[in-house]
Amino acid sequence: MGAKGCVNVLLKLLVFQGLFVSRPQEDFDFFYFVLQWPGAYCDTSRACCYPTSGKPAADFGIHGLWPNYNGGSWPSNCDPDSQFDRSQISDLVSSLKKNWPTLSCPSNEGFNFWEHEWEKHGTCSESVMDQHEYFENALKLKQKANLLQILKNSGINPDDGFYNLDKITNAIKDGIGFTPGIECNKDPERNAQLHQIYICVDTSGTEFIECPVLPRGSCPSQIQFSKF
Ligand code: U2P
Repeated sequence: MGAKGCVNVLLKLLVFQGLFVSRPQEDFDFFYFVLQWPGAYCDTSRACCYPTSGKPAADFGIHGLWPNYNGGSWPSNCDPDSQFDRSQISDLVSSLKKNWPTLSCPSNEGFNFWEHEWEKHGTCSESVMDQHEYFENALKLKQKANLLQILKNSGINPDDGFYNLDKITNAIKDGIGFTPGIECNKDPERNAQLHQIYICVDTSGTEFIECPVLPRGSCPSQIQFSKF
């Protein structure tokens, strides 16, 4: 082979490698997009702390966007070299404070929560989105789901009332087109209350899908929708 042939082969090899190295296949099957009801997070014996910007709106807040496997397990902390970098999401911070508020103690701005979610979960979806896209996609998904409005439209309000679990599930199914997972926790009187809603999302992080596997149910048939 002459010099020209060698260069040709080398070029082909580089292109071939580029195709596979720069676009690795996603190494998870779907996402859980998890929203939490602040009234339930705060109404436990552990209680909560409002963020430094004050009491969040009475709305579902984002907990996280979690890569998952069809078998029900999930990867975590996939890339210690990809640390949370607040400068990459500076344009999203005001929206994150509103839509992804922290409720853990002691009070803080929220960066600890977002850092935890990026490092534990976001780093496992780096094959499809970078840090900015991870947070941006989650914010867009929350807008698209509009869960509180869907529930209110079905007469399900955060008024400390008890509601039928299937009624809640079906209202969300009718609203977004896919069956959600519902997770409960217990208030100090041991009442089961609506705590988190899981919606499944495709590997691009943008489209709702039917869940390959639902989180294990933790709610009885009647659950409280607590005030906040
Ligand atoms: O359920 C307790 C904590 O486990 C993590 N979790 C749970 C289900 C799942 O599919 N994926 C997952 O990561 C969550 O941890 P966190 O992000 O809050 O640290 C969940 O709170």
